[in-house]
Amino acid sequence: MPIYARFIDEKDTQQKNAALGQPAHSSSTYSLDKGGYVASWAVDGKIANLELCFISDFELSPWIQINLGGHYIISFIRLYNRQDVLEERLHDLSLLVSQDGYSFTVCGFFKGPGITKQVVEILCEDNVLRNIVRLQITDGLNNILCLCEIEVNISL
Ligand SMILES: [Ca+2]
Repeated sequence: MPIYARFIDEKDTQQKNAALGQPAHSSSTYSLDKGGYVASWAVDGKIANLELCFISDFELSPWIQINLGGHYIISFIRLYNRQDVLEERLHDLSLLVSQDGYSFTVCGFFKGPGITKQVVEILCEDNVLRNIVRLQITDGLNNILCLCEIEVNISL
């Protein structure tokens, strides 16, 4: 199965973002600043600074997932890395999709490490109707997942 990531392509920006404002939850939330950096901040449509980003706690394999509220063929996802420092924390990121929230299929991968303000697109090699998208760091020992925004582009 070919899996790869690529940089933003302006011609794709007219596609529908099915993640915006949808329910999101995560394996954890950054514990040193209670009340902030919650999963919903990754789907609020705001990117400009760290106060608009989701951040997990330190974990082996932190994840965030979004319920799209309907079943769609997922074309690709677009991720916005953090805008300040520690950009290299974005690495070995698996894109998983599901129809039921229990059984997940890997449909894409970003090796990284990320760079500051990087916009990453990951193609979803799947072509099956899905309603849940999960992003999870799947390598390394002491990881923290920070994503300022996640867009899920679907085939219309
Ligand atoms: Ca955001």
